[in-house]
Amino acid sequence: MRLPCLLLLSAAPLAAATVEGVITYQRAPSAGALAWVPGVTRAAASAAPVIDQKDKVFTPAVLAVRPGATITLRNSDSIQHNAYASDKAAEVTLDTGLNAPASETPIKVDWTAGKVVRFGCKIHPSMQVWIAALDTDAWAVPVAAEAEKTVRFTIADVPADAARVAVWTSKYGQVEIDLASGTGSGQLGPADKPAATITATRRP
Ligand SMILES: [Cu+2]
Repeated sequence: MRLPCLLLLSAAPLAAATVEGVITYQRAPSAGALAWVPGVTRAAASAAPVIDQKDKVFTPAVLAVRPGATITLRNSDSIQHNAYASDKAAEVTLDTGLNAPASETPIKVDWTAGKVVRFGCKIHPSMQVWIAALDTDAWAVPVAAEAEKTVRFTIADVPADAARVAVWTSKYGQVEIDLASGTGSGQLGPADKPAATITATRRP
């Protein structure tokens, strides 16, 4: 009987790959940054997303969810906080009002996929967090590397033929890098005076 074997083969998914990238800034690194591979759906449901307000800091500092998802905003401090956004480009205006200590407030992410929206706290102007609506489960927040102006990201478990990776920064804009050949590069900021260069590689 050969048929069962054929069925198994045809149902086998493409081997997963990993996209690794390096962002090298010319000046100060961007406070907010996010990298993603578009259009990846993972079977495992992720945990309910939470942003914590603790010690006058939003944690995590950058979070991505599917459009339509609801994030739980938790206040773990003993003082009031707030979260608001006023982003004309993304058409997002939102204000949670005052968030009492030890409270939880829902934030509905009902804006267009691909938009990253900054939220602040009206009580503490130094507080900020970026929330992205993404049509993918494959994303990562770049983290500081060994060199001062270098950050790295790793997006695991993407399709073996993943052909693009997008990189967004709060300070220098956004770029999409072509990975069709397995490796690619891009830059942020003006073409004649880039604020950052990016290299990315897809590994089996
Ligand atoms: Cu606050």
